[in-house]
Amino acid sequence: MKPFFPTVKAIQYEGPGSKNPLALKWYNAEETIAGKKMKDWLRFSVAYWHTFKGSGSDPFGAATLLRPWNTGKDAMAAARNTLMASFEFAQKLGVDYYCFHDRDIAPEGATLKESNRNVDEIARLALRLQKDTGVKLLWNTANLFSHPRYMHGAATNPDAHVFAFAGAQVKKMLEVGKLLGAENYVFWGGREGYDTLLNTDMKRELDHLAAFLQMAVDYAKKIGFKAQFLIEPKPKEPTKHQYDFDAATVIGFLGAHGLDKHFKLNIECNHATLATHTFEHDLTVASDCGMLGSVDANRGDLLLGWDTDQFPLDVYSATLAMRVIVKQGGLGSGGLNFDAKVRRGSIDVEDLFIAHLGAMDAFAKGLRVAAKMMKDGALEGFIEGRYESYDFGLGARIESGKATLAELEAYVHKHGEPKRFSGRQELLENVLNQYLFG
Ligand code: XLS
Ligand code: NI
Ligand code: NI
Repeated sequence: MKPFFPTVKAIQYEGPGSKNPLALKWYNAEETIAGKKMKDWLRFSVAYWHTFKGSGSDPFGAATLLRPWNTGKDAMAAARNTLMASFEFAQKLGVDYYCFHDRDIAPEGATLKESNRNVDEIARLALRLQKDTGVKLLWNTANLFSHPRYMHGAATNPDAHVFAFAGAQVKKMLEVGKLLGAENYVFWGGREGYDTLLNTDMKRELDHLAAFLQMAVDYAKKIGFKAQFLIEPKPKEPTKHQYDFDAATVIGFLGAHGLDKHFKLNIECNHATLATHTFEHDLTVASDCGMLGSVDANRGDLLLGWDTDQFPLDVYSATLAMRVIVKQGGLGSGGLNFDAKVRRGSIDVEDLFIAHLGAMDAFAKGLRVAAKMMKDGALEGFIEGRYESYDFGLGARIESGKATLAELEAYVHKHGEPKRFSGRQELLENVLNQYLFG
């Protein structure tokens, strides 16, 4: 078998002083940080759709990323080649996981039967390659948004026939996930949302979505597929309003429909920022509820209002994200999936490696800094001190639910005006910079 990346050898860790663009500077897989190997904290994953299927086309121009594995008229031959390229890539990069949609790995056929046959054939090859290489499936999912049948949504489509098609696709992907030992299964509500309320019964659509998710939970149980189910929030794009708006909205929805014990969240940076949150905000909301399951690690652009899915090379943001992840002790069965694409001008296959390496290094550096800050109590000490009035007396009574409004009133009569304390934001920002650059 001829390699697809003949110019790239297995990537090595060379440390921060290295000038080699195809080497790791901060990510040293086997090194232990805060009691765990870096590879076990970070659990990096390559996103099949961007890295192997991304064409670089945009609304103004045609494909620029012409890949050797994606050529030829025989769609199944291209699918097999793409799969083999993906395993060679992950192995050379030194990443243990990958993620895919059904329609990324195998072409859609004329009927559901034909599509399923295509998926099954490629899944069998994937199983063999997983065994040969040790690369594992972080999560799989169904593409319920690209085909025109899903133009009005999938589980929230006004037509039950389309709902059924979506269910059939998910059924097959749960079976494939079980076959390949997927550690998680993701639901991203691709077109679950609306463009105008003039034609939409929002309540009914949300009830349908809940029924759909329940069916998936039931089927996974029936076939013994034990993956962690994840919902990936996104506020807009492709619809004007996506139902899985942000972490808080999804957690509320799951609770209201009795689904919360079956799901966690897959938080994507660029989706959080589209919802006018920071990445670390949505991670914190999910983590505080015990529902942070996995991460789509990417980045948006401050000046662009859509999901640009850039590689997460911003160390500042990666550090704040790792702070949340380290605090909760890791991502469990989840990982950091690079749901990111090279820019359409970055046309060489080496660019794919360089982009991933940079992102791995950004999160590795983030992990190192976050773990060190945590160990020193650099921020945590300050935060704890800030709330210390709740550790005793009146504050402790408030936290335990024993205090009453009358008691609060009596307290103020006795103690008068509260003393004011500085929030010290600039000081803490300086501390963070010192850890990052010191
Ligand atoms: C799109 C989403 C998608 C999901 C998987 O914005 O990020 O790529 O991660 O369906
Ligand atoms: Ni994503
Ligand atoms: Ni996205």
